[in-house]
Amino acid sequence: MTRTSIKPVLAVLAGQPVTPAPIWLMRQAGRYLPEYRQLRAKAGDFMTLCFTPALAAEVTLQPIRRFGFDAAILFSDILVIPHALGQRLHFAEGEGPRLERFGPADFARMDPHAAGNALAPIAETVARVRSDLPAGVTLIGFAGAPWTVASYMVAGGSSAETEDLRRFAATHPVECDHLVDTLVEATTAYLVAQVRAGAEVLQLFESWAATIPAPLVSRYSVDPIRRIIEAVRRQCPAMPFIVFPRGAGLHLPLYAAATGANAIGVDYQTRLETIRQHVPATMATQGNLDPMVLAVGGPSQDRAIEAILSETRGHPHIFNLGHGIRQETPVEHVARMISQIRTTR
Ligand code: 1CP
Repeated sequence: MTRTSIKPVLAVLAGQPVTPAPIWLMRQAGRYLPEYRQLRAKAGDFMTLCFTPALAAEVTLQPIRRFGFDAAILFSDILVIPHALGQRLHFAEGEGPRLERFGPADFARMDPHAAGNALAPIAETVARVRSDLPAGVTLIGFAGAPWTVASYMVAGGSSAETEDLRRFAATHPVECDHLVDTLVEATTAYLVAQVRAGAEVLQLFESWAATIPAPLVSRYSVDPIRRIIEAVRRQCPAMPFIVFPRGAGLHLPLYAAATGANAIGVDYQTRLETIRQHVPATMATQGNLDPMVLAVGGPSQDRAIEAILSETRGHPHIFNLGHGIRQETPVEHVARMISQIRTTR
């Protein structure tokens, strides 16, 4: 179909192919943008940025003003949930997240209902952004999926192979189930608050899907994601969800079939054609462009974009990267990508 009154992102999530494909980028608000770096320096630290609605709303809107994307994604982080549950978080300059050291007993004491008030400023950011958004632009709320968030909580920071969480799951299975249940409950409440404040679509990031031991994929990822989606929809009927299980490989069709997602996010290691064969015709796909290609630019960027446009022609697809935009990406490459997508028929 061509563009009509329904917002293009929402049309795709309802299963309709839209030309030109709607586009937004993971991490579209961030350090590749000079205006972001300026505001970030003014705020002082990342957490202040996340918890000050006027600043977070401004950062969310920066890429919309500059590029005219079809969706804005709330500016926040997946790690505000552990912070709100009492495990304090800070971002050391240039080093990534650092969480307070917690053990099994600390996780057992966490109260999923305790998160609500602490996250109120983020709902306010959502409301501010929604009221300032141009017509046709969709507001995406988000959260991390339980396995991914738990990997940071158990390790106290980033870990490439989620070793600490895999050890915790093997040595303390009961406590691990409990931690995942706590995150399902807290995440559900957090997402419902985002919807009530104005989020129109929700994305769940399972950024470390590649590290989940195969026998645990259902128990610690597919099932918790399905429970979150079902619980949100009990309070917010028919809420559209994008599920992005980065690196899930051969498990991707399981996420597509068993979570209740409207769209499946596709990383850059997976062929869109292959995924298409394993998902229902009305299920949308999103992503797949290698962020390195956008950072490098030039003819290889043009060709990679053309390949995705031709692979997805006639199918519901949201144009995006296969992971977050790289910090060194020149803004001109982003502008060029958008004009190519919007002029290709
Ligand atoms: O110094 C800075 O400015 C911090 C960089 C930064 C930014 C811009 C971090 C720290 N978080 C964010 C914002 C952010 N994080 C958004 C905002 C909206 C947008 O996309 O524009 C979103 C959706 C996230 C989600 C997020 N945070 C994920 C899932 C997506 C992914 O990248 O896989 C993860 C894993 C995080 C944790 C996190 N937060 C920040 C960093 C550097 C990291 C990753 C650390 C690691 O690699 O383990």
